[in-house]
Amino acid sequence: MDREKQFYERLEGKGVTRRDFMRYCASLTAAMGLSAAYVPKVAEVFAAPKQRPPVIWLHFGECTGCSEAMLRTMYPYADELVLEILSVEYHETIMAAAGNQAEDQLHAAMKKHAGKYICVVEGSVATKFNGGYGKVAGRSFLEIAKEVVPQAAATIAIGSCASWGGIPAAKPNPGGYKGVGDALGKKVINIPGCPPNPINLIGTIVNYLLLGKLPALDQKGRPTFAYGQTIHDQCPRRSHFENEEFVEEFGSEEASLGYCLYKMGCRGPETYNNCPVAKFNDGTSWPVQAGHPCIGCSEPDFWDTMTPFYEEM
Ligand code: FSX
Ligand code: SF4
Ligand code: F3S
Repeated sequence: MDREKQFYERLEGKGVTRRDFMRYCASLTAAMGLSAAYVPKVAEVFAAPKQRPPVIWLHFGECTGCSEAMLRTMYPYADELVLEILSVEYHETIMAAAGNQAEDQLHAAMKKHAGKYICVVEGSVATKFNGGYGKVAGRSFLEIAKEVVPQAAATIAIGSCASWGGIPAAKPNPGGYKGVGDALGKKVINIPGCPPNPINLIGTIVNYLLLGKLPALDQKGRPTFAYGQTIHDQCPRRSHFENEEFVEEFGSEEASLGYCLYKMGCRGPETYNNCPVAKFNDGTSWPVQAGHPCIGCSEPDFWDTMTPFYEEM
């Protein structure tokens, strides 16, 4: 109880009311596909965590947008929440250590938590030329992945780069970049999107802490609670699509009326993600709501298969 009280006091100190927090838990619970009855239980996972799984977070070929999306922009206190439920042992963007000290920390964490840590991989793995296209501390991404991933209890590939290769793997892909599951020939949980919605990672971890298991995955390793339906099937502009009311120019009358963006190149019909429901930045908006077509950023090889953007498929 004390711990719970302290948790709410800490949030209050950051200007976050209990009401704000419960609103967040309600949207997270809904995004996870659980009934509203679970909201207090989800809140408890944060307020009085029974366990804080150790996390080793690796960075490979990427732009760090996934970490940025996770730690900075969603809620002013999302980073706090993540740190309440996870014990982040290694994360190059946020840790204070550098150089040899950082390397020591990685190896100490792996040794201490062998078989128990969650490995989160951000970015794709260069496989050609002995992994020469990407190294950390003189070791290739591939060598690091081969060392860290097999000893993890579970591996989560965060973002389209880690899931499928992403931008680094776009044609002609000289470095032979691949998603981490593909590079290692191993099953991992994929949370794609460029960047992905942080709620999909938090939902996956809360699912694990609350129900004691990882969420159901589809054939491509994506949690079905988040990637079970297309953007098009959940889009509020869908009736305009059915009525053939299309935007044909940005800034036009049709655009201001919120017509369908299909003719502006919207890839919503081919893209599996929950953006229309989960939205970004505390439920503020998502691409189509802001008047921009979906570019299919969470689909495999979207730089090759969804381009040229802004052209009808
Ligand atoms: Fe890739 Fe993540 Fe796109 Fe960037 O780091 S999914 S390039 S938004 O951020 O890996
Ligand atoms: Fe489908 Fe895109 Fe039109 Fe929405 S805007 S209805 S996702 S084509
Ligand atoms: Fe990406 Fe399309 Fe969502 S571009 S953020 S999957 S609306």
